[in-house]
Amino acid sequence: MKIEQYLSAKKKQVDDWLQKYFAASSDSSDRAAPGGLAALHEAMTYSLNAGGKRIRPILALAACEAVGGKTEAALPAACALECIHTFSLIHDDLPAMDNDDLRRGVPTNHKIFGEGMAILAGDGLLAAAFEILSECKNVEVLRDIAAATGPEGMIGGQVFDLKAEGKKLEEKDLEKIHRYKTGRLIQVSVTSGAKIGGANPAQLEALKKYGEKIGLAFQIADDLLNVEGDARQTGKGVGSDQAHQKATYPKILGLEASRQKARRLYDEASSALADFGSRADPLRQIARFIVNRQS
Ligand code: GRG
Repeated sequence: MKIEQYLSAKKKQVDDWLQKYFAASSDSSDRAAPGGLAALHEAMTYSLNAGGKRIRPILALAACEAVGGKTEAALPAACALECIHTFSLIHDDLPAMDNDDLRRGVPTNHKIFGEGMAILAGDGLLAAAFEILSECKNVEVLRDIAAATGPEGMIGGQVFDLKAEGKKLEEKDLEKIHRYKTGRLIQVSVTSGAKIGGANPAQLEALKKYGEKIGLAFQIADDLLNVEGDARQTGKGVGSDQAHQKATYPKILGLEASRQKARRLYDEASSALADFGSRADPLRQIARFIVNRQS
C-alpha cells in the first residue's frame, strides 16, 4: 500500500473514533442546556476537527501493527495522544505564548472563542485524553504518556523554549528544547503503540530509538517548512519563527546542514528497524514522509 493511502486510511480511523467519542460525551443535558457546556464542547472539537495530519496517533497504530498487534487495540490511546497534541497547539497559539492567528489552515482557537475559552478548551482536551487512557486500563502506557506530556516532556520543553527567548543558543541547547517539546510526545506515540501491541524488550528498545530519531527529524522538518514552506499547505504562518526571533535549526545550522541532519536522522531511524520485517514498512515510510513532508 502506498504511504498516502496508508496515512489517509489510518487518519479516517482516528477521525471516526474521535468524532464518536466526542459526540457521545456531548450528549449530557448539562452540555445541551442554554448557558451550559455546549460552548466548551464546540471550542474543543473546533481545533480537534480542524484537519491535522494525525501523525502521532498514526505512529501509535503503525507501531502496534509492526509488533503484530491489532490496530483497534491501540486506537483509544492513539486518539488520546491526538487530544494532548491539540491541547498543546491551542495553548501554544495563545497571546501569552506564540500569539498566532492561523493553525491548521483556520483561525486559531482564541481568535474564534476568546482567550479564556481557548485555555479551557485546551484543559478540557488534556483531561479528556487521560479519561480515555484510564479506560484503556494500561497503567504503564498511561504513565509513559503523562511523563512525555508533563515537566519531563512537552511542557518542560515549552518552559525551556520560553526561557531561551532572546538568548543566543547553540545547537545542543536547541536540540534539548526540541527533544522535550516535540520529540518526547512523538517517541511515546511509538512506544505506546508498541507496548499495547505486545512488543518484546528488543523490539521496544529498537522502536524507542526509531521514535527518538523521527521526533527530532520532525522538528527540523517543521523548522525548514517555516522558512521554505507554502502557507496554503502548512496551514500556518510561514516566516513566523523569524518574526518571533525563534532559535531554529536553519538559523543555527543553515538550510543545507539542517536538511542533511534531517536525512541523517531518517537513516538512523530506518536502521533502528533493521530487524523488523515488512510489518514495519509503514513505520519506514512514515519516517521518510516526516522528513520530506510539505505540510
Ligand atoms: C503545552 C503550551 C504547550 C506547548 C507545548 C508541542 C508544543 C509545546 C507546542 C506546539 C506548537 C509547535 C509549533 C510545536 C512544534 C512542532 C509541532 C508540534 C508542530 C505541529 O505538529 P503537526 O505538524 O501539526 O503534527 P498537525 O496540525 O498536522 O497536527
